[in-house]
Order: sequence, then C-alpha cells, then structure tokens
Amino acid sequence: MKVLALFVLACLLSWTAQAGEYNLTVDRVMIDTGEFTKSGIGYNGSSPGPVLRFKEGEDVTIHVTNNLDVSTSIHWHGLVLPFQMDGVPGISFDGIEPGETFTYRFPIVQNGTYWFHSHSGFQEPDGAYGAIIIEPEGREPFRFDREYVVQLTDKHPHSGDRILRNLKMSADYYNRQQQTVGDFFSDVADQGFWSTLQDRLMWGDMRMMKADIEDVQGFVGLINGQSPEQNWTGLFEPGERIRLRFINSSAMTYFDVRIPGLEMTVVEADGNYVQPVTVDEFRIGVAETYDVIVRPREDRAYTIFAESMGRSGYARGTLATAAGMSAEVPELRPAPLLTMADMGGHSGMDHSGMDHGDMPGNDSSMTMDHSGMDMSGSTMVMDHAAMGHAMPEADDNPFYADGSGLIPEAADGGRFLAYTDLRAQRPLYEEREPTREIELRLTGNMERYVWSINGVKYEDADPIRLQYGERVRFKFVNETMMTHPMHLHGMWSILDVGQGKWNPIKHVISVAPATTVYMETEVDAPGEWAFHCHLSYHAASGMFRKVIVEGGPDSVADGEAEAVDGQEGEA
Ligand SMILES: [Cu+2]
Repeated sequence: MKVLALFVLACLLSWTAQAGEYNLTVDRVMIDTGEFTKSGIGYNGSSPGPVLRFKEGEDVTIHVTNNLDVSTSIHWHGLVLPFQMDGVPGISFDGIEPGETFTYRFPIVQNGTYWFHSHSGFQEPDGAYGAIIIEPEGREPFRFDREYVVQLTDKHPHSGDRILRNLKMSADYYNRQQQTVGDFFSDVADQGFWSTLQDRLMWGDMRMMKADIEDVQGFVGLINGQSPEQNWTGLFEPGERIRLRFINSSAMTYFDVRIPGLEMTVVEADGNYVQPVTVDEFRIGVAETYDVIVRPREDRAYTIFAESMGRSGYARGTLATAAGMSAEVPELRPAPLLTMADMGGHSGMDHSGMDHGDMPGNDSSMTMDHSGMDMSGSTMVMDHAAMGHAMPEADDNPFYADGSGLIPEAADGGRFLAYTDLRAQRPLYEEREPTREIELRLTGNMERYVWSINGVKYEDADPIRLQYGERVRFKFVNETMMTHPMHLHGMWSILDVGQGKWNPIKHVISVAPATTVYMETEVDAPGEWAFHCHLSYHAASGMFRKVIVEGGPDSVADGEAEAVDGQEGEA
C-alpha cells in the first residue's frame, strides 16, 4: 500500500504543472487483473488514469498528448462545458491524431464526482478512463473525515473490437446464462407446456432472448483497477465518516453494491447533491456515479461487494483498519431471469408509443395474452425494475408470480435504493412546463445485434434539433429486454420521479426493460452534442443520436472556437 501511495503521489506531482493546468498522455499499457493480463489503453501510463481534482470556479487547461498509433479523444463525462471541449470525434471536434497534443480549456462550473474517458472506438472498454473530483466553492452539505474513489469496471480479456465482432456474429456469444433446450423442458416440468411455450413465443415476438440481462459476460469486476483477488483496500479509523465516490466506468455492466455490516447514506447522484437517503444496497448503472457516506465503528474489515446485475461476476474491495485485513466475501446470488413479470409487472405502462406493427408473429394466436394486463394507457413515471423495493401490484397480471423481478430484495431484507428515493438537494432550475415532448423508443434487434432509437440506427438518423431556451420533456420507451443507461451530453437530465422541483438532476437515466421513463432538459447549451446509450456495444451498434441546439449566445461558441484553433500541434 505504501509503495502504491508513493507512486500515486509521484504521479500527482508530475502531472500537475501548475494550478489549473494538467498534462495527460494517452498510452498503450498492460493491464494485469490477476486473472489475466492484456494490452489496453491508459492515461499517464496506467489504467485507470490519474484522479483529476478540480476546483469549482477555476479555469482548467488540460494538454492531452496522443501516444497511440490511432486517433483518440477525451470526453469529460457529466461536465457542463462549451461543446467544442466535449471531446466526441465527429460531433465536438475532429479527435486527436497520433503524436498530436490537443489542449482543452474550459471553466469548472459545478462540483461533485465525475469521470473522463475516451470517446473513440473501444478505447474506453480497453481501459481509457479515470476519475474526476471537483471540490465545491462553498461547504459540502454533509461531513466526512476521509474519502475514496471507488471506480468500478468490467475488464474483459477480449478487446472491444473483438467483442463487438463476436456479438455481431452471435448475439449470445458471451451470454453463458442463455437458456437452453434443456431449460425449456425443465421449465415445462415446473410450469406446464402451454405456459412455457407462450413464454418462449413471447420472447420470439420481442426478437429478444430470455436471459439477456447481460450480453457480455466473462469479465472480471475491478475496483480502482484491482480484481477481487487483488482486493483494493481503503483504510480508516473506527468512527470516521468515509465518503465513497462510486463511479461505474464499465463498458456493459450494472452493479448492485453493498457493504455488509454498514449502512450507506447516499448524498450525491451523478455529481449533484441529493437529500440524504440511507440504504443497504444500491444499483449503479453504467456511467452513473453515487457518493455515499459510511461510518464503520468497529476495528475490523468490511467488504465492498459489487455484484453484476446479471450475477455473472463481481467486483470486491475492502475497508479496513490495517492493510492486509479482509472480511467475508458474500456468495453471488442466483441469476435473475427475465420473466413475464418484467414485461407486464409494471402496472399501467404507457403503450401508446409502442409500435407493435413491426413485430413478427403479431397475428399469431400464440402471442402473449394482454387481456389480463393493465393496458389502460395510464402512465406511471417509473417502473419497479428501476425502483428496487417497490414491486408492482400482482393483482391483474397473470404472469406476476413471485416478485423475482430484475431487482432483488436487498440482502437480509435491507433497503435497496430506488430512483424514486432521489430528491435534489438544491434545484438547479425553476420548475416550469416543458415546451414540448420528444418520444425516444429504445429499440433493437438482439439477433442481429443492432441497437437503435425509434427503430433507426445512428448512421441513418437525422439529428435531434432543440431550440436554445426551451425545456424539453423526453419520453423514453424501452421496447427491448435490456436496461439502457441513456446519456445526454452537455445539458442536465432532470429525472421525473414525480417530485416537481425536487426531481433529481442526473447525466445518465437508466431505463429498465419494457418501461417508460421521463426526463426533462433545460436547453441551455448551444452547439452539437452526443446523446446515446452508454453501454459501449449498444452505442457502437446504433443506439446513438446527435443533438443540435439551435440559437443561443453565439459569443460562447465563437470564443471557444478560438481555443480549438489555438491547439498545439506538436507532439
Ligand atoms: Cu443500450
């Protein structure tokens, strides 16, 4: 631990040229997970890269030198900045060519926990990410004695390019929990033939497979670059309040996080303060961040256990009073299977936006019987799967059986964080009526591994045009059986949990299978922005849009355009 600390200190000293000025190199690195070693991409010689610590109110200058033999980029995830600094090749700028140094300059206008990553190819799943901590100008609304970044990733032995090739070849290539014919017959034994057949045909109709909660399995969960075996450890003195800054930098994996023996008080979500809520477990979607406060009082070790949503892997770390200590590591809980309950269990899902016309077999007499479901069209803002403990009413749903939905009960009957538990600590905007609603159906063809929005993939889609100064209400309708973490760049996503001005302010909105979720956005950032699912292979397969914000202060764009022109070209 000491050697590591010295190394980190040395890195800190070497890349901080002066206050507000930073140097990052993009490098080929070796990543050793303990279970396998692979070539990957990192920053300043390591993956994850250094923790960047900014201060709210400062202007930062970040020189990024590309030591790769391919183009690269850095996107500052969740940061509000001029669009030319957002780092998305083809939208914000041209990218950073091999040997080139690009200088990012932007003001820091927020505080909290964020992260940065490459937005080029599959460099992010290959290791190109790091954490950002922004200290507030004023006081934090809570106390803590020490803090740690807990950056979660799903390290796979295959490169990103290879994974997508394999998924295109066979969408269930990495899905080891895929149901087999054998499962079919055991289900028949349990449920009877007709019920099982109806179930399967339903899944055929959706062009999805039954157990595709995780379409890329076979990864090792890492905490701050360390595998369960390597056991990243954060030290504490009993009684201290520890702030843990959880960041999910995974390519594809949602994690369910708990620390047996400790309650966690959630104080921040996606970099914004929330009214404190104490839970035993929370789910962190891909690209989300959650800050929690824990207060271990005993002189012992505690396991940080982050189980993947599909239970195919986990990350593990330790909080301890001395290096080398460890606590019991829980068993993985059984893999949840998507069932009819997940499709129909959310009472009152708004089906008005669903187009069933393009689903094959729609005329089949064997399709799912909707008669028993609440198809009244009434709209529920959130659904059970995104909410955790609030399970749907079983009353009129013939398929709702045992409550084994996508989210498990928290271990030992504890409390599981729900999106509906989140309340903004300080509303960022006046509450007002949206000017219009834009519906985005999240669509896909799992068999061909094509992901899309409104049935159209990125290459074939027109940009979404927004007007500066408007407030847009986005309606996400997830017509697939996977959860999609939707990320709008440049502007905040105000998640509608029915709390008006107290609705939480996020940068990633997770949309569970077959559910409808709303968010609102104050369109206050001129320019061109990316808007996409943050699952790497979904974004790359077409679940992506360009957003153009028309109008607004030209001065902002002009001023920053100079910064881009002023980039240095030397290596
Ligand atoms: Cu997705």
